[in-house]
Amino acid sequence: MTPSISPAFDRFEPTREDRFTFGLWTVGNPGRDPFGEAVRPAQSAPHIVERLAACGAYGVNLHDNDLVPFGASARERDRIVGEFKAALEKHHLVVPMATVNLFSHPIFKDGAFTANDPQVRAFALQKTMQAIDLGAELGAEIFVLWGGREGVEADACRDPRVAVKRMRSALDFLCEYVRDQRYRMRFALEAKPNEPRGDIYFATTGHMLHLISTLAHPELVGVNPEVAHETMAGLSMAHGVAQAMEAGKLYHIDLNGQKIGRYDQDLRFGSEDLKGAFLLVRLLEGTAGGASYTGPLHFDAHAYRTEDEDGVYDFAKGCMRTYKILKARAEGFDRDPEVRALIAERGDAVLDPLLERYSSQGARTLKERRFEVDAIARVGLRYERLDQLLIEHLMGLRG
Ligand code: GLT
Ligand code: MN
Ligand code: MN
Repeated sequence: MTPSISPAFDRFEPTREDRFTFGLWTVGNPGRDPFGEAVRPAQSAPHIVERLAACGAYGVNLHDNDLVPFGASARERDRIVGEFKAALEKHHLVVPMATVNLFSHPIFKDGAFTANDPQVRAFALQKTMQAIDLGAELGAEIFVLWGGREGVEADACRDPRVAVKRMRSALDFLCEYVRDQRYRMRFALEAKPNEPRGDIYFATTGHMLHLISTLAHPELVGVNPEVAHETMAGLSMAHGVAQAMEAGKLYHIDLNGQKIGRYDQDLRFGSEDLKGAFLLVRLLEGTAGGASYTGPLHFDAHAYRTEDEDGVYDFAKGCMRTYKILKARAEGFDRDPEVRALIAERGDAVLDPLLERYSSQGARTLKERRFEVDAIARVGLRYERLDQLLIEHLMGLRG
């Protein structure tokens, strides 16, 4: 008889070294949705810190108003922040990322940095600077900007090119602020195609990457891709993340699960599209070679509405365990001699110098080269076998 392994004591148990983080707004989500009320009581921030630490998390992230209520007095703010810092210290949790809520208050109904009213744009900058100060005080080195309300239903309300310019000027302003304050902080832009707006500007990680290249301080700005958001756009998360990594722009990541064609589900990591999750972890961990991602692994996900508080921490454990299991599976896959042979067979073992670097002479030579077009086209690539091996590793049959 196989002895049953208690999930609490196997090698997939999360530890601080794994760099897993959660937002106060994620595990603290009381389950309210557009159709129903909260199903769980609110948890205080120090309580969340204690429970996350007990689960093996490394850090906790927050929006300004997850911790300090909108409109709180300076005294109130300092008291709340003090209690939070004491809990962090007691439970050895860090705050690697902070962000700003530019979507809940009605003032942001037409957007924040892209709103038509200049007073709204100015208030958004003021609120963001205060949230940056809070993040810096808590030790955060990454500041996420998710423009949930930066979009439209009535597209005629502004020229979308004006929205691009306004977003650029807000980012340039904020980069100067961070430099001026001498904060050790970089921004990570998070894209989403729609929801809560009909259409949100800069709909994907790819849009964000281009915007960054037009900024005054592109070195201070990277991306924060989210599985759910890229999937909502019908795109491959792994490809968006790969492009960001290749550009040195993957500053942060939002891991969760999502079915294609749905609203933003923010499900437990790996609970949907397990193959996509496997390929993402394989990429982040560099098990196939290439540089790995070394930043925090943040789960921007929510427990099902069916759960009570203990169920929320089952959910949190589930996110982390699935990540570690997928990492072990990816390592096994990339160690498998049959996999390696199949990949090597198709890889460019012999480099063609003509493709490496352009020269006029090389271009002339290449134009004259004769190709055995039909013979090349006839070769079967055996990707079916390769993909089946991936599935078998994923299902635990190999490795
Ligand atoms: C909000 C959103 C997330 C963002 C958060 C950061 S808030 O919950 O759905 O995707 O990452 O502002
Ligand atoms: Mn989401
Ligand atoms: Mn997110």
